[in-house]
Amino acid sequence: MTITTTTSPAKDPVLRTAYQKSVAEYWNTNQQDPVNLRLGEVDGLYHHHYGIGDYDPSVLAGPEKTREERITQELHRLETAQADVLLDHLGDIKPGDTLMDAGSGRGGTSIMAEQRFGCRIDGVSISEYQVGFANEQAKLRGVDDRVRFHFKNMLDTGFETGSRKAIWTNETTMYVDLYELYAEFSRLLEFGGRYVCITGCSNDLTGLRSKAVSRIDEHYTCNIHPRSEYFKALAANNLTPIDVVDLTAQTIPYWELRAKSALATGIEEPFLTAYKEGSFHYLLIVADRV
Ligand code: GPP
Ligand code: MG
Repeated sequence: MTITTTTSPAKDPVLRTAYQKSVAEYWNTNQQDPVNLRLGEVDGLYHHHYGIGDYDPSVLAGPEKTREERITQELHRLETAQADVLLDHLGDIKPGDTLMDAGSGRGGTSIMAEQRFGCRIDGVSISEYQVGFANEQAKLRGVDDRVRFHFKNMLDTGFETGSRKAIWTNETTMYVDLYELYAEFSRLLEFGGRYVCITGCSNDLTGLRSKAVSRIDEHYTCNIHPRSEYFKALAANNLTPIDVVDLTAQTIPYWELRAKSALATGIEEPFLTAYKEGSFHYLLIVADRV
């Protein structure tokens, strides 16, 4: 079956600014990142987000020889659990619906969405490497008729107005201006369509960026937004929150386990410090297009 998506040319080139070019460059050249590839190899779902839930302490207690393998599998299980929680909040999705994964990385969350809903999903990324990798995964799984990844800017996708039943961002909003982003999502969502976001955000109550949050920004070339910014930008674009869940306590075990893994990248301590001192939250936000 051939399914076509109506796409008008985006208004601007995919990479508009020097900043966007540097972000694309980061994800195009950071290809051999063992923490993401080794976890993805566990079952072929390649994620670019963190995990939630308690880890099984027996992974640390078992035989030394297979310890790393057990930790890798456990970290992957927690990352997949995070994506499941995101998908749980998309609402009643039917096979005939079309969704968008904004900042789709290597495609893990989109592939899981197809498994769950059997619907059409378009992922967009400004990394041509990631788009190629993710399309390859969809092909390997035989779902490339329903799951497609595009080299597109989520601020200006060119997809048809009102064409989306739901859109999500899984840890990608720290790369863009939220007002521009939600203007585009508001255009793409049908009336009553749903937006789900999982993000790390800074805490307005503790003031401006803490040192630990600045270190996370520096590590990933991103700009973590304050919590308040999300709600202002949603409200400014006819996106009305229906659910907000603070996942901070649930993500701390993931970072504690990751800090013990040979795959640790050095960013574990800033995450643990930021979460524990209260300068940073891991938040799920669900909003309806009204
Ligand atoms: C994880 O990607 C997410 C980001 C880089 C965006 C920043 C997220 C925040 C919540 C601040 P990844 O899986 O590629 O990271 P890593 O390689 O460290 O696992
Ligand atoms: Mg990762």
